[in-house]
Amino acid sequence: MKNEKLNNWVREVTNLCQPDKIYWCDGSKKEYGHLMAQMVLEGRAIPLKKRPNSFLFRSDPSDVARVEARTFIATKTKEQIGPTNNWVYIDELKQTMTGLYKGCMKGRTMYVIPFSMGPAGSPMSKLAIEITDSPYVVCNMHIMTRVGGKVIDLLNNGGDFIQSLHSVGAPLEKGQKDVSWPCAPMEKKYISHFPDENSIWSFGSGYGGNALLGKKCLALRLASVIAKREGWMAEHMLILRLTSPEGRKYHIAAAFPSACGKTNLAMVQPTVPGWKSECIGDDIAWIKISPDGRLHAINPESGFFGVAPGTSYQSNPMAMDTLRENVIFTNCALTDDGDVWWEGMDGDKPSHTIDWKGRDWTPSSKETAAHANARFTAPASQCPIISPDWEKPEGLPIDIFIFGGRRSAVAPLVMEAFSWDHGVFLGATAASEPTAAILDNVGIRYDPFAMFPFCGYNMADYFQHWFDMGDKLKSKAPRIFYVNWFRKSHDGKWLWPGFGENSRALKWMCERVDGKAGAKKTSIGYLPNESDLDLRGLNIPQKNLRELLRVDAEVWKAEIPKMEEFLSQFGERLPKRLRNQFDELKSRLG
Ligand code: SAT
Ligand code: MN
Repeated sequence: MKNEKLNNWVREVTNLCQPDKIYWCDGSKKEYGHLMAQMVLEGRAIPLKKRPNSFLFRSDPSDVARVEARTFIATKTKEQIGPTNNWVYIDELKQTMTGLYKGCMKGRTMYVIPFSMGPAGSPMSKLAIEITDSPYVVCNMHIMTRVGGKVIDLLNNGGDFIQSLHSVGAPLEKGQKDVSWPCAPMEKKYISHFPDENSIWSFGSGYGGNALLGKKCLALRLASVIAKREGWMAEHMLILRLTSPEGRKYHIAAAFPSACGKTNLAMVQPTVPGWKSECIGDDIAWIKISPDGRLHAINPESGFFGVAPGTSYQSNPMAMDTLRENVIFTNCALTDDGDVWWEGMDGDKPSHTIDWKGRDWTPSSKETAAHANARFTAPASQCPIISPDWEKPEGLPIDIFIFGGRRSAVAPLVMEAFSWDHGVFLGATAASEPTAAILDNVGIRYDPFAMFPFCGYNMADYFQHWFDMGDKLKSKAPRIFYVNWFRKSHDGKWLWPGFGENSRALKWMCERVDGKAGAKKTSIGYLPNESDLDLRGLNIPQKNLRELLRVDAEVWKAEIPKMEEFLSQFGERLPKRLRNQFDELKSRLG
């Protein structure tokens, strides 16, 4: 390569990690095929008879999800990253990790992956390099990001790049046989970020966001810091386009915590008559103010890394059709006829599979056949409803922001914020119940803007950034809504059917934007009256609907001390405007 900074860095990493070989990735189909063939030969990948060019991997049982306790952000002062991140002083973390990286690629090939987050060359995109010793990571990066091609030209022309270094942390001694999923024990895992120098150091895990460094590490944690500095936004949001029967297009960006249905909503099949949906992205949005004064968003990724269990033709037919070929499956079950299976797939349970740990499984087995955080990695371009405009370099104009989480009680089906500031408050106090996407799961937690695990700087400053963006956007700011698809009755049954029916809430939002739909003002926000929702063709018991749209002041009052505790951790740094919103809520509740 003709990029001195890159060559120097690769030399430095080579000296430190001491790989047997170095391989520069070009992102070609041939390269992908070659790496996969090699992993099949080594027994790491299982080709699936039923799905062309698709493979199943089984991870080590200890390496199945993101680990937040092992995720670090290193800065000069702890105040920079605030109370919601794990802080280590830069020099200390570098010293520890340099020790771990020493010789860590012995017996392995080191891959240098040049990639772009966002369409290569778009003014909204970022170039990066991931160095890794995992061929599984290389193949996943091929799908999730744009590897090689134009990126190499840009780098050869001196393009700057973000450095991300990854090792599974399992060197091989001479003659030592490899395991099928090498990784390091928990206490040696580090997923580290150095925002002051735009770099990522990851060690010890081969799974998902711990290892595919373009995703959470770059496109959210580092990008959030860059975005704050440069006046744009890096958000944990899906992007979709809804088109009304009259042909009016609305672009929606929605933030939900991991494993709360972002992929399902991103590919929603509206049940509301006449409305159509297109998918732009399912996980991350980079959003900037365009010359027209509006927010425009791109999806920096080029694939979906979705949760498999629960995905079915009933819950997400478009995802199922995306998964027909060219897919990497991780920790799904293997059927006897050479296909993947997971809990919640359509049809009867198979009478026998090999489970994600490689053991025989039958419906009477005590454990699930697929891991709860089993994943598919699939090219976004294969989604039947991917928008023809999904790679537009200038992005798409956002009309609506949605926040939400998984709450079996308290939060109503849908509401609209009174104002931008109130919307920021709704985002900041979004809470959710546990999912399998993180290993170290806690009970209900506040997950502001679904960014709790992904904000690379002080969350209080991030709240302020949202206020600042609102000040710049003024009347051109998107409208803000809050949803909860996950309400349950006292006997534990879902109150709302979800999935395609969620389009009814989306339609109400679009009509609110156009000033066409009614709402009632409540103490927590504008809620639709039952008659404001288009419920044609939906069979839902009246009492469910009443419950979904009911505001119980007592229940909300009980939330106040928890909110207070959450917000108070930010101390003096918490924006005054957020405090004001909190005080106003309290006085409205009486
Ligand atoms: O971080 S991952 O990409 O592994 C999945 C998630 O938490 O959304
Ligand atoms: Mn996510």
